[in-house]
Amino acid sequence: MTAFSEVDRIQFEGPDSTNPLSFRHYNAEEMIEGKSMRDHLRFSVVYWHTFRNPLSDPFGVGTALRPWDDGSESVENARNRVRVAFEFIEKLGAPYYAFHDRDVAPEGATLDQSNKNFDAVAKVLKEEQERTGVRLLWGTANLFSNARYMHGAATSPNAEVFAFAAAQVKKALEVTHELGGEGYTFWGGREGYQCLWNTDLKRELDHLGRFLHMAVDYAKEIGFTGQFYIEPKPKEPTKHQYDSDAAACLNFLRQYDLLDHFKLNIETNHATLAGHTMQHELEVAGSAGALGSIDANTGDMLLGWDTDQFPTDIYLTTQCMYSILQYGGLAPGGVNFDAKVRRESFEPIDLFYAHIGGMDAFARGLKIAAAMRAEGRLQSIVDERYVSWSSGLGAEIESGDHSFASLETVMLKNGEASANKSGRQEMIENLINEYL
Ligand code: XUL
Ligand code: CO
Repeated sequence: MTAFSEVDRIQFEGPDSTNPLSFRHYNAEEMIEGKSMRDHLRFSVVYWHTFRNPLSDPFGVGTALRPWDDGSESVENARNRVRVAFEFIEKLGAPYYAFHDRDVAPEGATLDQSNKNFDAVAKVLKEEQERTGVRLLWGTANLFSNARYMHGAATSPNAEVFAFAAAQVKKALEVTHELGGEGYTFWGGREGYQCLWNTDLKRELDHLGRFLHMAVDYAKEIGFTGQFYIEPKPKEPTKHQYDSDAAACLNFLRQYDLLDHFKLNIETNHATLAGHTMQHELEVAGSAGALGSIDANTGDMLLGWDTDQFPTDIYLTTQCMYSILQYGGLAPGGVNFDAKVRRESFEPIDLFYAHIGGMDAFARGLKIAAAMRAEGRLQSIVDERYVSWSSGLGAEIESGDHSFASLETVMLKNGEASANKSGRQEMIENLINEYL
């Protein structure tokens, strides 16, 4: 079956191309800082939005036209859908994809039936991975859609719901491992609260810590060595989610002794819901040595929820790629398009336009960030700003050679701190614009 017969493999045609089904900037083979664009960006297509989202909203039904999909929850439909998904990913030239268990295979009436459905579809996923060379960036379990998870999964007040979630993650880990997945993500879909009056917050956090330790233990048991990620998001669907932002996740991981086993998967729209920029979240994760992967998308400046739009803003992608390069790259993570086409962009071809735009925006961000680093003007401004720490008193403090008492002695002698220098924010912003 071919679902996209009118589309050939998307080619790099350069910045002058007027072909909307071509890349103008993403040239997989092009070398940047000694590494190909393919290896820097490690683009990934998400199964849930691209192949399962009907494009409904709270006021209306789905609008998506997906002629290959018979709309049923049958295993046969799920298996056909896999072949279409891989046709799309292969033609797009993305090296990776990511899924939830319930995106790829229908949930059955019992856990056992769900596991069997998952296995039946995983067989086709494996065949298609082998046929196309497309790989699994990460797998995850959907612990939020089914009504049993109404109060959370690992943080549910119902111990049997915790147990069900554990069984579901066990299976998702096995399948991810079987498919050679390079990572496994936890996004706490409903791990949070709606109301504090009925919530034992400490107990719920303890349970979440225990749950993640069980995942680490089980991965060890089956020989899964992929990277574990936590994906911060502050709210939606719950009023407050425990993994609210990068700093909260790092604190949680540290408190429950999980920091050696997890990195963060940072998502732009989640950052902005938390009242941060993507750049802030990347810097918080990166500075803690925990920048793992990104869910690339963007929100709408005027809307207060998770709109999951494709990223097209070069300023944003430049900020992302500058931080990512500064922290040594994403591998084994990647740039995972957790983004959906608008409800009004309901035709299959829109899936191509959306991903091409996102890939080109990130390729430009990469080229710009690399140029900024090669020139080093920004870096030298930052270095200069901290120059007082590079020798003398600053270097002594950094090496631990001082105390409050010794610093008091220095300042009693000097009488006043040396003069401050300008932060030069406007000059720096002008400098960044030179590269865009
Ligand atoms: C939800 C979200 C999820 C995770 C995977 O906002 O981002 O799709 O990426 O569960
Ligand atoms: Co996400």
